[in-house]
Amino acid sequence: MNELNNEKLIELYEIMLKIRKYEERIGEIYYEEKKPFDIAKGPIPGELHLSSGQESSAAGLCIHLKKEDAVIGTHRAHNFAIAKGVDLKRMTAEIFGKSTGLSNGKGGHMHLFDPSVNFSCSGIVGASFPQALGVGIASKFENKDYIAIAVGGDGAANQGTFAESLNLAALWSLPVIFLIENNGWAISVAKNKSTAGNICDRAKAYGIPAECIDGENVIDVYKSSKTAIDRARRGFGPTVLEIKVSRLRGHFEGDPQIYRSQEDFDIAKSKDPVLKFESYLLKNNILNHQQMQAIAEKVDSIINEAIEFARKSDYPSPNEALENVFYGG
Ligand SMILES: Cc1ncc(C[n+]2csc(CCOP(=O)(O)OP(=O)(O)O)c2C)c(N)n1
Repeated sequence: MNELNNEKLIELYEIMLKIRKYEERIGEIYYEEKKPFDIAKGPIPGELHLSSGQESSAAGLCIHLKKEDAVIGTHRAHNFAIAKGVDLKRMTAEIFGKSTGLSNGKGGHMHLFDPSVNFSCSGIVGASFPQALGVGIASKFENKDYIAIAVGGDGAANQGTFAESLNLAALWSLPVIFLIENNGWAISVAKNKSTAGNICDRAKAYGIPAECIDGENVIDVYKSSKTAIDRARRGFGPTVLEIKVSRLRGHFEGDPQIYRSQEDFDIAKSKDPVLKFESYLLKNNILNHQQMQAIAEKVDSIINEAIEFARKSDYPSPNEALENVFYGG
């Protein structure tokens, strides 16, 4: 069904380009009215964590998913939200804090919830792992074949929730994929200063199959994800996928990144998965420059529409401040 033919490769490219272009635009808008830098000002107040450089992990995995499958993302989750098919207008309105947003403007960019496509994310590092177990348990109880994807960074893999969740997922053979986006950093702390051993090796201790994949090549992510998803769907339990990606921007926007060497930036740029995939598609005559331009224009128009929708929407009224904040019973 999901044969990697030219059509599928182009679909993958379109998703990756959409993520990249969307984040470039959101990244620009973020700085509007923020000079000198004031995090509270502008159309997008608060922190903003962009996923540029991490498009392959989201596109390569989510292209295999069904609407019923759950993706539980991180604080850096625009890539997975877009790849899972979250409504871009309502997502953008949420990022802008507008009342038309996914959570009526109360969640912001780190808390995007779209039950219509089973997507959620959170600013609590390591929270995705146990939440995915819940989905996995529900799937088993209901005797269904939907699965859950828990996304975490390499920093999140050092949280206790990761170890606890691996244990239960293995014990109960849950249909969960633990997808670790290893970008080598947790804020300003390099992975080699915080993380013992290999993340993949931790899975082995629980008898969970694991694969470490180079995220600069989306086709590798596509293939490994397919194997893990088929396993989970057919009742053979969890898999850990560690995807080595590059964080092309700061931890958050406005991060001066004084802790990062030029060499580290240069290596990250040389592994840009979007540029790598463009070269592949051109070299193999799957797309030419003109066709790529047409895809870029299509994507731009979707993004423009979403941004215009968000800009034109109203802020929630102060009267609604306490609405939908607590569970009403
Ligand atoms: C439970 C918890 N502890 C600490 C933080 C503060 N914090 C926010 S992002 C972050 C680093 C996360 O690193 P990683 O998981 O590698 O993800 P990345 O930012 O690299 O995508 C930390 C420590 C938090 N949000 N939640």
